[in-house]
Parts: sequence; structure tokens; C-alpha cells
Amino acid sequence: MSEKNLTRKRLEKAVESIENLNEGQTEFLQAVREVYGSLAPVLEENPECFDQKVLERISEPERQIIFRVPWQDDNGEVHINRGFRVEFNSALGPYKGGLRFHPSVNLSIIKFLGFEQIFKNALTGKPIGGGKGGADFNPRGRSDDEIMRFCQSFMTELYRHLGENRDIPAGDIGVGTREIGYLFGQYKRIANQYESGMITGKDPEWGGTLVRNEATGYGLAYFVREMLAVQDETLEGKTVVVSGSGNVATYAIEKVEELNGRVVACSDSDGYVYDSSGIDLELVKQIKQVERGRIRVYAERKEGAEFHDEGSIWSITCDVALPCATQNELQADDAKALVENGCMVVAEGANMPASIEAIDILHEAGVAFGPGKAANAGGVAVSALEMHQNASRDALTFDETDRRLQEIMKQIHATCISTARQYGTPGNYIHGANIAGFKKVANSVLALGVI
Ligand code: NDP
Ligand code: 2IT
Repeated sequence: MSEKNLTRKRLEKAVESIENLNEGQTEFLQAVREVYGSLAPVLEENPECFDQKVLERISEPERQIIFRVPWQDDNGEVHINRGFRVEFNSALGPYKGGLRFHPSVNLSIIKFLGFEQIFKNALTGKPIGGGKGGADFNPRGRSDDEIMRFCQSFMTELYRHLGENRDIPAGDIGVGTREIGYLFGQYKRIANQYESGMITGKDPEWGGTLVRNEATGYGLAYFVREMLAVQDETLEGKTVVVSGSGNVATYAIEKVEELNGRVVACSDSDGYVYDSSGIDLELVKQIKQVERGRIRVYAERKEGAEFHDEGSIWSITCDVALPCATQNELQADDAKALVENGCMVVAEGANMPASIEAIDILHEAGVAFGPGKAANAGGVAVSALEMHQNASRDALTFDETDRRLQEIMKQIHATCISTARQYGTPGNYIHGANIAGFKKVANSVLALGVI
């Protein structure tokens, strides 16, 4: 059997054993297939990864914590939610990754997010391992007091597993600066110490860093700028569609507009708004951040804008598509529509928003595709700067942090390009990101021994 075939066979065997071990964990297995599907050329060079069971080791979390989160609503009714923290891999540094509060949260979703986070964090070049957590709690319609009580109960159990050298959470869907404040406050109270570096995404007034709030969306726009530059293009005058209207979407829109792109649509889980004159970001911020309302209100307040509660946002003609809501929101049919309408770049602001079939369709049509673990790494990269700032008890300016973010996104882009070229698939950002992230993690896993 040729070296190549032997590698493919051993890779297939490893993936099969991971599938058998994690039956039914659809999202997690999708993420595993997506990453390990890129690795044949690097494994051919490094067969010791098979002998040392590196694939099996990386895909098995170091620790999985599942806990009860009891809390009382404003009427005194008791609710029980399920909390999670998957401490996936600490070869490169303490576990690092966000917390998601959404009713869909389950172990498979937290594991897929934690698995992605390992390689994303490696790509940032910062000394951070991978983890993720959250709860199946639905924050929609909950009062501020209810959110506070939930966060306090969640942290009362989780605090014993956290620490600036152990595990450092941050935000994700349903967890923003307000929730980080309540979580940090409860940790501070229980631990009886002001340990700023135990969580990131804090308000700059109490230990956070400027730009963290904007970082994922800004970083995505900076990454897209690099992708377009490869094609001798810029964002100037490009029509852009952004899904979602939360943290990532909002600041992606802001930076794309600053770079003179024209964003014509955004969405939430009720539907999407189309505004041919360009999305009015101040109105989006008023509705989503100030009023914590629904995006449909945008069309009621802005003349000429339309709200659609049916159909797909990806049917809108655009040059650049930025999925920034949630996993598997861009399916094969959506990819076909984007290709037919002449889209040139798709980059993931969300984690795993495009299905494997959708990515294949985009690749076949020659659309440049930026995977989340590279394109949305700006958020966690600035989290690492926040940890750095906390450890040195210093505070960077907005401009300095933004400059570093731009540098990091440039470096991640360059790594994807050079790695994809080196391993024989030039222009394939998925292979570039997966191989570069894996190599760094695998080398460290091997160096630290069988632990
Ligand atoms: P937010 O909670 O701020 O916003 C989420 C947005 O996505 C909302 O508009 C929400 O609409 C929409 N959405 C969520 N779930 C669904 C769903 N099942 N179907 C349709 N729409 C949905 O979260 P973020 O902006 O922080 O996160 C968005 C994505 O970006 C996630 O995939 C997250 O993992 C990823 N990400 C976030 C980072 C960060 O720093 N925050 C960093 C890197 C990646 P609705 O209000 O209707 O639920
Ligand atoms: O998916 C992600 O990278 C995040 N939600 C941010 C993680 C972090 O620790 O800042």
C-alpha cells in the first residue's frame, strides 16, 4: 500500500473510532470531520501522530463538567437549567473560550465549540488552550434581575474550576458585558479576590480591555480585507450581507461600513431585514443593544426597508457574505444561491455556520471561503490581550489594541495562505487553518508526554 493510502486508511480508522465513541453528537462530529478531513498531508509527514494516538487524544476533552443551575424567576417560581464547561485541551495554555446561554445548548454543541476553539486559539499565536461552556438557559424576555440570579447560580458551581491559570471563560451567544459583570461579581465574592484575569470580555471600567467588545466583528472585517487583497480587491463599494444582529454582526457591519462596504441585510432568528440604501447601524444598535428588541422593528422604523420572516438571507445578491449568527445557518442551497448571484467571498463570523456540503459547493465554484477558526479569531485574540493587560495591571489604549488586532488577523491570514500552499492546496483557507492549528497543538501534545 502506498504511503498516501496507508495514511488515509489510518486517518479513516481514527475518525471512525471517534465517531463510535461520540455517537449522536452531530455538531461535534461535524467539527471533527471538518478539521481531520484536512490533515492527510501533514499526517503523512508525521506518522508518529497515529502511533501516539494524537487524533484520539485531541478529540477527547481533558475534562467535562455538567452541573445543575437552580434559580428563581421574578414570580418566585423555581427553574432548573443544565450548565456545561468542557475543558478541552490545555497543551498551549489554560483553557480559554466563551460561555453560551441559549435553549439549544447541549453537550454536542459545547464540544464542537470547544474543539474548534483549540485550533482557533493556536492560530492566534497566544498561549491559550481550548474550552467552552454555557447553559440551556433562554435569556429572551428575562428581566435584568433574573439574568443576575441565573449568572450568580451558574458561577456558584463553576467558580471552583476557574482561575487565571486554569480556565478563563468569556462571552458567546447570549452572554455579553452585562452577564460577564454578574459572573465576575459572583466569582469575586466567593473567591474573595479581585482576580481580573479569570474572565474576559469585562467592561473596561472594571478590568476589561478596549476593543474586546468590537474585536470579533472588526477582526472578521480585517480578515476579509486580506482575502480581498489576494484578489486585488478591496471592500470599497462591495455589497455585503451579514446574518445575525448580535455582538459579532454589529461590529462586522460597523467596520465593513467604515471600510466603505455597503451592508444591505442583517437578521435574527425571526427573519431578516433588507435595506437597499445600506443598513443604518445606529438604528440596529438602538433596537438590539438599548431596547434588547427584535430586528423586525428596523423595517417599521426605516423607510424603504423590508422585513422577511420567510426565505433565506443568502438569496440576496452580494459580493461578500458574512454569516455571524449560529452553526449550520448556511446550507447547500444557500451556497448555490450565493454562487449563482456572483458572491466572491464568504467568511465565517459565527462558529461553523456553513455546512460541509455548503463549503464544498463554494470551493468548487472558486468562491474564497474563510473558516471561523481563522476569520473570527479576533475576539479570543483580544481576550488574550485582556489577560495580558490584567496580568501586568496595565491598560492599553483603543488604538494600540486595534493595531494589535489588525496585526494578528493579518498574521492568521498569512499563515492560512502559506500553509495551504505548502501542503498542495493553494487558496484553501480551511486546509491552511486546520493544518497550521493542528501542527502547533499536536507538537505540544507530543512534547508534554502521555498525560
Ligand atoms: P449574540 O447573542 O450577541 O448574537 C447572536 C445573534 O445570532 C442574534 O442575532 C441571534 O438572534 C442570532 N441567533 C442565535 N441563535 C440563532 C439560531 N438558532 N437561529 C438563528 N439566529 C440565531 O452572539 P454573538 O454575536 O456573540 O455570537 C454569534 C456567533 O459568533 C456565534 O456562533 C458565536 O459562537 C460566534 N463567535 C462569537 C464571538 C464573540 O466574541 N462573541 C467570538 C467568535 C465567534 P436571536 O436574538 O433571535 O436569538
Ligand atoms: O468563539 C469564540 O472564540 C468566543 N466566543 C470568544 C472566546 C473568548 O475567550 O474570548
